[in-house]
Amino acid sequence: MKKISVLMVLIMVISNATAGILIESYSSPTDITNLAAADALIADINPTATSEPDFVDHFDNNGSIGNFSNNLLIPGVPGFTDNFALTAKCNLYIPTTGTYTFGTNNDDGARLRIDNVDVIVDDTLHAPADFFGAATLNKGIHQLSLVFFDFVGGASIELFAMPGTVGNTYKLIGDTINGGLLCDINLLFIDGFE
Ligand SMILES: [Ca+2]
Ligand SMILES: [Ca+2]
Ligand SMILES: [Ca+2]
Repeated sequence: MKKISVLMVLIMVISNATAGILIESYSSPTDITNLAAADALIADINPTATSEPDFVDHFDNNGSIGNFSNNLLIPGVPGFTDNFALTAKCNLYIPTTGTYTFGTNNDDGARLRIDNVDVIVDDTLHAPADFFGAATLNKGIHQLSLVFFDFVGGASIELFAMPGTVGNTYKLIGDTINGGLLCDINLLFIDGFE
């Protein structure tokens, strides 16, 4: 009976027409060359643009397409393509307690936190590259927060994960149709929910 009730809650959330990952982008009049500058910008201004896609697989229509080919346009682009920050937030459902490996492909830097703990920190300027981090998570819902920034040149960001510690079967987080983990800003924390 417990499993049925959990499934019903998940179906209710998934069927929400606005379900997705909350993405907010922030255009800066000054250089954004590291995570501290991105954090300061995010704290200082309202988002320039927002969207709620199913997954994070974005670029500026100029940079690399990375590992996945959905290549959604970063919200706000082409209004700005340099010196901006972007956040992605959703509530991540972990179906089985264990270690999960998380990955980003980004140009320039990015930081992934789960339950406010750093999992990936890349505070550098570079062409698109993969970065990985592992976390051991209990079955249930966890708060996922991604910060990404672009200084100059191309801009792209992807967010993916797989169960375990190594392998090449990464799926985009939120891309549940293709086997990715469920992550949705509308997935609610419920006391006792697991
Ligand atoms: Ca891509
Ligand atoms: Ca750029
Ligand atoms: Ca760049």
